[in-house]
Amino acid sequence: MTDPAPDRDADSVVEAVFDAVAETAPEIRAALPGRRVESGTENASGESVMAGDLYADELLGDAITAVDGVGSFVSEERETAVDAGGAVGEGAYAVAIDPLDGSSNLRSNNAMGTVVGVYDAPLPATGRDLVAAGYVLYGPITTMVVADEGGVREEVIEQDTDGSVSRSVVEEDLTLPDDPLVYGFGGRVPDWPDAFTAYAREIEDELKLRYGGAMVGDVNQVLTYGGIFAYPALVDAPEGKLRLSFEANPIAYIVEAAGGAATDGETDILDVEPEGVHDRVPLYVGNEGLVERLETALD
Ligand code: P6P
Repeated sequence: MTDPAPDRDADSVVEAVFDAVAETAPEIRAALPGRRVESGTENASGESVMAGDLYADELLGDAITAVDGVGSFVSEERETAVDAGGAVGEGAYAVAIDPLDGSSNLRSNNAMGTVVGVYDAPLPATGRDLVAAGYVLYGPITTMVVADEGGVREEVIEQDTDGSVSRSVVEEDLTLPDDPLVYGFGGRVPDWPDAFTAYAREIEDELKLRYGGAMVGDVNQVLTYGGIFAYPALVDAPEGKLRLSFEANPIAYIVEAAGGAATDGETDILDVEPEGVHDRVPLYVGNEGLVERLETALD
């Protein structure tokens, strides 16, 4: 009787998941021009869904659930998890994605992307259960940032003339620059609690505004130049806008791995205990000093 095949270790599953994500990126990018319209449906968060969201979700769902070692697939665009076989937390992993973050930018032809979190526990889970996280950024070029226990790297994703997809690491051990340069804050001044407005006024005098309406693009600016991104708690929506499982946790994991910090205003994002998979959370993420000043300002 041979021993059962050992569970795939986290590294090999993570590598296979990001291979699958990279493989779909050129196909998603090529399909976007024809999918700039609203689908006429809403997602679990009550947001209108673009045709591009549904296409990316379908392609990524098929690719990720086919990866050996993925036990479940959870998407911002789907009410419930897709069972991919394998016991999550006992050798299999749960992969949570925002298939096309910032898809409203399709109309204005601005950056958007795909956010990925690989959890070693069934969702809802805290960010401490992440073993890796990353995002694809559909900008002038297609890049993918991947963070795992080895650190943070940036890759360029290209499709060769024979249709094969290549991943080229262009930045190893990516870390936030010490001297922050940019900021981007979601919402509008009337929506912000006074304490955040006071903080924002200080930051506006110190840093340059870089806000493009897609978290992945704005966070990529922070990773590149140093600074802070926030979609804050709002007066009428204290939970903010971004989803913990699909957006805040993966981004917090990446930025903390790059030497930064991420908070919901009081608690490290990775320690926030969700009740549901689609929970929203305020997100403040970037250079540690700027995040600490924010927490003091909101205190
Ligand atoms: P607003 C995109 O819809 C998203 O979820 C994030 O990617 C982005 O940071 C935020 O919402 C933009 O929101 O209110 O500026 O359109």
